[in-house]
Amino acid sequence: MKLFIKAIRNLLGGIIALVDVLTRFSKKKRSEKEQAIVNEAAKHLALYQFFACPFCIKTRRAIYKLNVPIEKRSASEGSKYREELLAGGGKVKVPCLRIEENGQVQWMYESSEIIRYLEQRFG
Ligand SMILES: N[C@@H](CCC(=O)N[C@@H](CS)C(=O)NCC(=O)O)C(=O)O
Repeated sequence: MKLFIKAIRNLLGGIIALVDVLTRFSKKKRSEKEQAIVNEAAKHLALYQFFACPFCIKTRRAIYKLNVPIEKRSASEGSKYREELLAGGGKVKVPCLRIEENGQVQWMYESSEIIRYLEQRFG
């Protein structure tokens, strides 16, 4: 039964992910110089996520729209990023944004908080 629910959840997540890709907004446009600054800043960010999680899809959609090339790290079972997330952030919950700033690392959970942070910084 548990496996069946998991399969249905993954199927629905896959459909949502497909619809997401097909209906994406256009990306934010910047001058070459401005985009280079954003690209550099994005090197210090990483999104821990599951491909078919609706909260992750919502967050990836916002990232796409803001045109920030943030590395996506799959925290699926058995992955090294799952271990990293647990060790660094304290729990396996996605999405989680890893923010490295001035030698300090912050683990930001909650899709709404992540999107608000990214919009304030790159919007
Ligand atoms: N309120 C959270 C919900 C995140 C959430 O429930 N994520 C699920 C995946 S869709 C998760 O990480 N579940 C694992 C767990 O809770 O242990 C958000 O908006 O980010």
